[in-house]
Amino acid sequence: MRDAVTAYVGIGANLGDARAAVLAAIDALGQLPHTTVAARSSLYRTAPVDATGPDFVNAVAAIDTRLTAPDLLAALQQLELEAGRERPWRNAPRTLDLDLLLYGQARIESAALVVPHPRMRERAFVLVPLAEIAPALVPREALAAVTSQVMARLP
Ligand code: PH2
Ligand code: MG
Ligand code: MG
Repeated sequence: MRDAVTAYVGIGANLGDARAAVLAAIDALGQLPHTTVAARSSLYRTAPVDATGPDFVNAVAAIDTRLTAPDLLAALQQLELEAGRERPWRNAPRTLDLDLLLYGQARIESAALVVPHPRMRERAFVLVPLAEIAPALVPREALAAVTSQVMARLP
């Protein structure tokens, strides 16, 4: 069997009970086939970036998985659907968003999937929780560049 890869998943929600949705998503990641949750960040309340609607709850999870990147992407999209995700317009408020940020060292540019996630470097709601669980993956300058984005760690 193929080796496990450490992948990082960005988790966000800003509709319904967003905190519960993020926690449930982390549990669900651990129940995917051939996948375990290796670490999860704190939860953060974050102001919408390039989006409207209520504040988000965001977190990042590290998973060890034997799923291929396309199979993992399909599994993440299935979990979004099961959480009631609808896509009425771009960046609409959502019950659950699961973004594949990093998949080992892989660089992927297919029509369906770009990894590393093309906008992660611009987003405090990704970089701050990612730095919490994988500080070596987040350059100090990248963190410094997003400090103006409003966010608070949830207790
Ligand atoms: N996700 C977006 C767009 N804007 N803003 C915050 N604070 N958190 C998000 O998860 C988020 C966003 C697109 O997926
Ligand atoms: Mg997203
Ligand atoms: Mg998404």
